[in-house]
Amino acid sequence: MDEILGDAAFRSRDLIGRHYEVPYAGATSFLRTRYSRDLKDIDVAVLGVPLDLATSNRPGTRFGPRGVRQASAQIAWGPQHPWTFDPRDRLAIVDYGDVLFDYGYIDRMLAETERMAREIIDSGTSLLAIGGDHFISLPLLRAHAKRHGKLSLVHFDAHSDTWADDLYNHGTMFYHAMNEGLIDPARSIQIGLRTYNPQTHGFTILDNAAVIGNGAAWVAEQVRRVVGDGKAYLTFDIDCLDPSFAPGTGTPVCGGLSTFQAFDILVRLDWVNFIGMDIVEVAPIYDVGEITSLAGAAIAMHYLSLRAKNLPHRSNVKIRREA
Ligand SMILES: [Mn+2]
Repeated sequence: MDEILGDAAFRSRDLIGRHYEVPYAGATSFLRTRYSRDLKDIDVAVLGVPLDLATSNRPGTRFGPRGVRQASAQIAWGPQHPWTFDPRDRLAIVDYGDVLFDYGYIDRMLAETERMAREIIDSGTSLLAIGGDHFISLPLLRAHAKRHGKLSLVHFDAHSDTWADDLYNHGTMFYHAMNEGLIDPARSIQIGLRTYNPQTHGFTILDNAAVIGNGAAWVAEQVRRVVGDGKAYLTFDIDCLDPSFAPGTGTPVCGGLSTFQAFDILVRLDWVNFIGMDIVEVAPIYDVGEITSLAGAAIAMHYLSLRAKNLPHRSNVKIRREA
């Protein structure tokens, strides 16, 4: 599209394709996609989950969805290296807005996040969620498992988040997800961990030394071995990255992956049958120069490129609708 259309976040009528906007101005949605709750003909809906009430350390991820949306304007101009296409030319993507809940009623957050996720998933649209602390993965997995059955988890993180505890927080939700039968540890893999948890619960763990020592191709091979061609959910905690690359997060752990090392793994996972994704734990208040929010946006865009890789280019197909 050659036409310049400001504020495409609410003015665009194109479901496929993109408008050019200067990165520093205009309304910010995720990748300048249009805000809409109409899911007809939509491939992917982006949902913000602004929660930081389940954190064990620094709060601030309630600003994550806003931070990632704003940073995404910097990469909304076209394909993301090394991809040679823009996922928005192949997928119809909308920004669905944020889950709404009162911070005084955290129990309602669980129900409301699951309800909105199911609203999207049950329409046949896939979900890309922006957190929020990592606890949001629990209601999101509940929604996905209801439609897709027990899932493989492909989990990038510094932490296992499988602590065996009755508590519900951002360090225990995958233990509960496992016990609820939402994910199968035997078909799940955790990448980049560098905090010791003696209980693996049967998850395959590639700790950070193994990931960096053996390289991206080896990691991708391990994912293929463990996950196979079953349905998988991708959850990416930004603290998988080293704090020098992602300072804007609540529980940073030194000695992590570089942004490139994470990208290099992600782009090799194009054969995985991902049915949904979340990018979590971005806390813009601790960020420097937006690098953490930008990394979060870029990781989400890599995921969209993975989904779009084998789809035809559809930018010449204009689907118009009334505003
Ligand atoms: Mn973590």
